[in-house]
Amino acid sequence: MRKKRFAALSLAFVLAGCSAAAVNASAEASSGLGGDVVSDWISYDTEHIEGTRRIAAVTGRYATTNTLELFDVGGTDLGIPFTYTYTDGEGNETTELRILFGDTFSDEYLQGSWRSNVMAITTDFEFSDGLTIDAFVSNAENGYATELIPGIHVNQQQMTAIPTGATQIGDAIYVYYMAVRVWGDDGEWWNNLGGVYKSTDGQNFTRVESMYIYANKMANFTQNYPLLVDEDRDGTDDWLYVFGLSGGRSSGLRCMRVSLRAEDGTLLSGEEQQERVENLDNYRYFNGFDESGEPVWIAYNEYYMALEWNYSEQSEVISAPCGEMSICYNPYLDKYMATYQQHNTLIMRLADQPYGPYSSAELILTSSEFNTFYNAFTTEAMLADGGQTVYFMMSQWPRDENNATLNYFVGLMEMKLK
Ligand SMILES: [Ca+2]
Ligand SMILES: [Ca+2]
Repeated sequence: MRKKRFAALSLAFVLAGCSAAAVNASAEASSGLGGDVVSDWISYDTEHIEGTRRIAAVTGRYATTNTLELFDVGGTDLGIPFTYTYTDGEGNETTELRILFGDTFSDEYLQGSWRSNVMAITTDFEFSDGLTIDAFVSNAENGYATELIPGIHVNQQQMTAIPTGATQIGDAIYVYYMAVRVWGDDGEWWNNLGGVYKSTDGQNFTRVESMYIYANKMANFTQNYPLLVDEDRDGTDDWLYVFGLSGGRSSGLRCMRVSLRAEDGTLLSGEEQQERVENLDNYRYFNGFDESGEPVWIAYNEYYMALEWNYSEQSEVISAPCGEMSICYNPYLDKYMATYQQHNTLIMRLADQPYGPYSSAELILTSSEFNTFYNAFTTEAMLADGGQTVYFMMSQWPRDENNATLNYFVGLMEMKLK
């Protein structure tokens, strides 16, 4: 119901918005800072990457769908995509692309109606012409995007609650988030904890009390990214992996996992899988490779002690520094593909297994090509041409010489592989 209503509204608003916005848009449009300009291809000619370009903005007044007018999402960042499949009362199955955004404001200058997190809904899986947004998760009559996870907005207590990943297990959506205590300089922040909110109707989210991980200096899983892994590629997921970073963009990537199968190898039901993943005692932590090259998985107590005695890089899946991690299987490469920020670059690393070992970095973009970017979030549903074309979400937050915000949006990017 909601989706139909907004699909109809969307066209009218976009048409009405065009002429009004066009007058004061020209300066930003010509600079490309509105994200409404398809960029040139940028190529560093690496082993696997042919080139990368921006297709369009996904959020803001210049986006493919004007999210400022329709959903009160004028400025936002991140854009973490995941698929959500549900069956309605009449037995019809729908698969949506859901997209999580971080700190969100009414306009692109960080003014008005601060929400710590919002979630877009779309069924547009044709990315080459931009990404239309059908709706945002909303409890408001006007359909304006509302916060899923409360952000307390008190500095040094809980500044904000930023989504870091999401996945569907059984009929439930699990949204992972970090409770940020305080922001530091660019690329620095400190987390209180990493937590999870769950929804079984796709609209209402409640806290999963058993899935909280508090910050400690040893095994810091507060910026967590879940990934369902179909190990034998038979079409059913066998594992939930959770990749973890500390707050900020300077830590190494760690990993834990939990099986979605019973002891005898049979696949658990959706409800049984939910019960399994909601108990952190069921997870095992990656602690490097043994002498024969096999991964070592250990329980949390053992892991914690191992780190205490030997705080080494062996337990890191990808060594520091990592920012805003995204990992998915790419069938074209037949590899797991990690795309993330390292200093002022976006890079890609490949591995045969989700736990690695990962190859050396290939450059996707550098900050000399795009103004103040971060993150390269993708998911298997955003691959095209069998995986040779990779679409991903990238944030841009350009500021002027006085550090005043010029724009704050998420762009849809296209990366061609060789
Ligand atoms: Ca499209
Ligand atoms: Ca499988």
